[in-house]
Amino acid sequence: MSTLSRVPTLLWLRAVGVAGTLIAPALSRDGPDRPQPVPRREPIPPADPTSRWTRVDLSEGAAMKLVSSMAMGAVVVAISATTTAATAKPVHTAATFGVTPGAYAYNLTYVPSGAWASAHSVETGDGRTIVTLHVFGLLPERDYGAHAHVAACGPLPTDAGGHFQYVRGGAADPAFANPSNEIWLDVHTNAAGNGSSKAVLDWQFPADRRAHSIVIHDHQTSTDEGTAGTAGPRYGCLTVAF
Ligand SMILES: [Cu+2]
Repeated sequence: MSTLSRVPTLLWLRAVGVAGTLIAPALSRDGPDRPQPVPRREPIPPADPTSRWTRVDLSEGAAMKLVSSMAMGAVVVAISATTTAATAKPVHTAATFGVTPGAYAYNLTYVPSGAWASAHSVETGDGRTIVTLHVFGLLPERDYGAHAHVAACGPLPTDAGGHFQYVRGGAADPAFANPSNEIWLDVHTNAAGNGSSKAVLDWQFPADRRAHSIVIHDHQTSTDEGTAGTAGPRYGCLTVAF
């Protein structure tokens, strides 16, 4: 074969190779209307715009709406994924009772001036929620009750509403008012008035319902029938953006 005739042959072979690379994946599909499985965490848009690839990492209603207009393409997917991830971001709050906006002291005897707290909440990759509470400058060697409540703190102790319950039921019924269904964070303080507690839940907040505060109560939380979940008067409140 002469040099001149080899050149077009090589070019042709190269062209076939490129075309094969482009065509092969299309041929391997069962058909244009059949959505292909999309691996998790790989926002690769499928060729078929009707496929439900938004299920990859987007469970929030808002994200679904955004992505429902598939013509907007991969850029919107990236933004939506970021929006969705925000709900699972770890939350950290540190505040001084009666000083920091959103943190209230309702009884200065039991939540003295200068007392402060920090709270941390994280939703884990395996479906749990872990909440920790640290308190500083409360009365020494004392039990306090503490729970996550449904509303943000306000000037009145009752502003935080009731306890957040994963499965909603009776407020003082042990079947619902228990440390598996609510977020209990009772603390025992040391000689310096500091203490900490941790709650590990086998669930995560539903998309439409979250806790918004942690209330500090007078005494350890009851588990008795009829008074389960109660811990006496509310002495302080920390707004937490769970
Ligand atoms: Cu409470």
